[in-house]
Amino acid sequence: MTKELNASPHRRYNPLTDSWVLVSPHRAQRPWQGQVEKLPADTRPAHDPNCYLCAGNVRANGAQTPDYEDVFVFDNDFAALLPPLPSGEAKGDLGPLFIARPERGIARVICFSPRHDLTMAQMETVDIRKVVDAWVDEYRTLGAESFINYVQIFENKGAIMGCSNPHPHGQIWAQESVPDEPMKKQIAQLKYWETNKSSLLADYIKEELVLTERILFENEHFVSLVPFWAVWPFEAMIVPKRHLPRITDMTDDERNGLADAYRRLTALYDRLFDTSFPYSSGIHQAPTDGEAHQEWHFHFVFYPPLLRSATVKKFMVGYEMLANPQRDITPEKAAEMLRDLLET
Ligand code: H2U
Repeated sequence: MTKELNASPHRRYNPLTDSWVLVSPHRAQRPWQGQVEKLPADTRPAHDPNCYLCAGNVRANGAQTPDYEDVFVFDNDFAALLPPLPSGEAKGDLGPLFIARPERGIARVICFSPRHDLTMAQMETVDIRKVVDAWVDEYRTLGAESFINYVQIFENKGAIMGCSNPHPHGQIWAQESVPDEPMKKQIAQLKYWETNKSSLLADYIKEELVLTERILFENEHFVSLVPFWAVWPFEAMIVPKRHLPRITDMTDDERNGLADAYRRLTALYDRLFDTSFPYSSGIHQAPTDGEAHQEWHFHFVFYPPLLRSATVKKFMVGYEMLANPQRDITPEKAAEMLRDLLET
């Protein structure tokens, strides 16, 4: 089916975000004479006395990081969002063409390990499981705050992604409104749920598991795949097989399954270009506004920037900025390249 599709330029529809990507398979062979990124030297010690996130160190604002042993979560010292101010809220709209709304929130930093020299790909599954537990706890406690309606959990990895510190860590931004990306997915999933009385992603992965060409791997509870509508060259998802609106719905065994899938996907990425693979990843899931949100099917998305080597990344510029995202290498080819590197 996709073989015919891939014979010529075509557009693919993302039913989760109601958006399109232009696929130009014939361009994959074009010569490259553009920018080559420098590889960061990766000779990190297990503990760096100058790292703000290492155990027992003093952070940039003078706060003391405890001698943590597993996962450590703290309020971001330079938070992009702030809890309700006792002095009241900032003013709102300045006019119909000058719309501005106060936004309250909480920003947290999560250190995945005290080991400065590790990445999620190099961590043991049992240790990633502790990160999963922390994500679940944070989603639950932050979401229980009356002014928090959405909790965005994410990891931004690699200097090429603008990550400020190589210590393995992620962030959590919890806020009053549902941001644009999850809101698009909410609208699409709700429409699908009302029309089909089933979860969009449950139906989607069921079909993908039959087709197999975009599947990377699966375990008992999760499927990892390059989605049909992937924008980034090696974009991938981790989707629970069961219809779970939020991460707090996972069983103990499913949490282990998620930790296993996270490790396997990130380790696969590292093998692709023999480098510590950069990416932004995160969970999209039900808002914490007190509603059931049965339409939601939580999932992880991975957006890695690399295109053809450890040093050549994809630029989202030109046509992408002005019109639509575009890709040359097909999602099927990307999946095949990754699958070829699966652990035996
Ligand atoms: P990034 O590397 O993805 O930017 O994340 C690091 C975060 O850690 C960043 O949001 C916070 C920064 O504000 N941080 C602290 O809260 N305290 C520090 O001492 C250093 C960094």
